Amino acid sequence: SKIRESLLSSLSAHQETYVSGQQLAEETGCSRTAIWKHIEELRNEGFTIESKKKRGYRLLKTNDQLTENNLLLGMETKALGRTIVVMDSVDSTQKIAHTLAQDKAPEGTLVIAEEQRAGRGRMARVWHSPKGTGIWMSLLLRPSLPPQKAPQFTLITAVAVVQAIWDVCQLDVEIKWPNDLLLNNKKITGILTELQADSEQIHSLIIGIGMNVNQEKKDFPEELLSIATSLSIEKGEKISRSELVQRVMYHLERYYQIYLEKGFTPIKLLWESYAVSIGKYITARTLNGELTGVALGITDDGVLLLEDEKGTVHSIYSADIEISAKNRG
Ligand code: BTX
Repeated sequence: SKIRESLLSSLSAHQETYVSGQQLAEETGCSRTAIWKHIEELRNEGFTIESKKKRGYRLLKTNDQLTENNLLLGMETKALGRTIVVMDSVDSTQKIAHTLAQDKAPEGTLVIAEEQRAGRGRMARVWHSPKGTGIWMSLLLRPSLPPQKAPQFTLITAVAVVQAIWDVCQLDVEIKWPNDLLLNNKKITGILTELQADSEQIHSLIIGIGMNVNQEKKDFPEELLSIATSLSIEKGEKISRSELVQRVMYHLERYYQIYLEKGFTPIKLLWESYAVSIGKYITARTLNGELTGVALGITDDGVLLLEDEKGTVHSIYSADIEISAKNRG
């Protein structure tokens, strides 16, 4: 409700110091009894609000439950992440976003869940999404563009996520084409861009983002331990998921705007500056077989260019790449 939103923003404006019930009542325009009731409700939702006689209430920063209030408070965007659907346990947030897209949900709608029972990666792979630890979310966009442009959104998203992680954790993430983000050579985030379109036009674009945030080593299954990590493992402390979501939305909205106004080139430059594979010797596994050579860069459409030993340049639309130990020169 409106009152709760303004109560939360009053409390957080005085964060970690006490505010009197009287002052809160004035700032939100309701009675002290009403304030008291709303505070009780917020506590039930998981906010930690201390109260002291004669001094009032104070909100502690400890809460990191993914609730609509938590996510909206501090969201600096106009459209992205302004409509939020928070769920506890789902098969896949992608599935839900696809349904909402058909039900005419507005651009910027964000579906986020504490847990996915069947989170998915590319080509029917599984994305491990244990409860309460990571960010499992799907964002709905509706750009008026032809479907061939969709892969660029994976790259735009990657740039936004790299910058969000820097803002919140000061950790340097690298991008591995097309959709992996790596920290110390281990996967920290995966991006899955899906679309509903006809041959000419995208109807909706659903960008799935899976970020490993507060998992500990024991939360990863055996087979992922050597290839995956979480922000808190690398940083050595718990990280606020809601702040991360807010920063991802902030940067994504910014770059989406830049992309619509100026095209892909400015984003491509940023992307290449964060990419690990460019200029390296790589092996690309595609559906049609394996190619080995030097990754030259990406095209304006986000296609990877690979030069093989004979000097032939191949355009790679979809593959898994491995950066080989063997490097040129
Ligand atoms: P991908 O196909 O590039 O990567 C999937 C592979 O990554 C798996 O086969 C496994 O080896 C590895 N993997 C699985 N889970 C994890 C994890 N938690 N951390 C690191 N590595 C892992 C990448 O696909 C795209 C993933 C998108 C996930 C988001 S979450 C929100 C949205 N909903 C949904 O179902 N998918 C997206």
